[in-house]
Amino acid sequence: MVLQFIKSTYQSLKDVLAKTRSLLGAKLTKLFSGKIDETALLELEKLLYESDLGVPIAKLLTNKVREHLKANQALKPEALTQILKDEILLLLKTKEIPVQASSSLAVFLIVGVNGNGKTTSVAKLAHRFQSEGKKVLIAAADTFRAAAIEQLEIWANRLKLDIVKGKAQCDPASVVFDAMTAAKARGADVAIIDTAGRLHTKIPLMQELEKIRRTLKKIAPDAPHETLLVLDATAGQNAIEQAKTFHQFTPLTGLILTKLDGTAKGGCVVAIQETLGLPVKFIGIGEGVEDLQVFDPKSFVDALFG
Ligand SMILES: Nc1nc2c(ncn2[C@@H]2O[C@H](COP(=O)(O)OP(=O)(O)OP(=O)(O)O)[C@@H](O)[C@H]2O)c(=O)[nH]1
Ligand SMILES: [Mg+2]
Repeated sequence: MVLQFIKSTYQSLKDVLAKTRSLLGAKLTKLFSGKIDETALLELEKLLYESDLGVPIAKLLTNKVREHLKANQALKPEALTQILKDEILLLLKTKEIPVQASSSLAVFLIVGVNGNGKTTSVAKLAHRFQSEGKKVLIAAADTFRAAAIEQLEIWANRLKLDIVKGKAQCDPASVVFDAMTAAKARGADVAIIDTAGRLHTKIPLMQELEKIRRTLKKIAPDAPHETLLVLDATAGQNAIEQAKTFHQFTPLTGLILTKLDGTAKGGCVVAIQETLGLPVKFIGIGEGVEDLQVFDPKSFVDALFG
């Protein structure tokens, strides 16, 4: 059963990253099969860069291959690819921190800029914990638009989830207060808080997040256990800027990288994690409620290279 799950996780990731692989896997094998001189190494750096691994990581990986070749000219294509895989895995592993969901009431605060996939990720996460037998409560603390509350309500009805909501335009901190009080009173295992999309450059909106955090702490001093920034994998460099500013205003514990199914550049996971020093905890690979996976570096690297 577990093996089957691991297999299907690997398979679906592999399918999602198929676009990247067609860029990376096949081209690497071709490149490594020829004569590997400085021109080929430059080509390697370019290929890695094109997979959105970013300049520093593309350089670092190319240098590793260069070093290995200096020691042994006769390295086979598979061995060279394995060197790249091992290095990427090492980078990802050093940042790996498991999801903190073991507290008696684990509180997840979900933040990010507009349209990144916050509300969908709240539903996916709720579904995930629910399938583990946990009692989940979700909070509609995006009071900015009435439609945002309705969107979460639709998910709550579909998944039969307990939801706490306020009126449109009310203070999101007041919804959070009510939700936390309800979560405690009803013995919830997990509370997941949806927040409004906010541009990281709008200071008052960022300060609002700090108020939400303070309110959470009034009811559960150790909350939030996870503050997850939702990033759109297709946003590239801009995602890194967003994360830096959010992290300044409200300490993040990790990232949810969504829309990985919509990009040909799966390598951005490595660049984002490396640049920000923040672990990618979940990845979104579609619009469905099942399309959220705990980020597993090994499956990810295997899928990236095929
Ligand atoms: N392909 C794909 N689409 C996704 C994924 N996650 C979310 N979406 C879609 O992205 C769009 C925006 O998702 P929302 O969850 O509403 O985003 P949001 O961050 O809550 O948006 P605001 O509340 O307006 O800031 C929706 O059409 C989702 O179905 C994903 O992993 N893959
Ligand atoms: Mg939303």
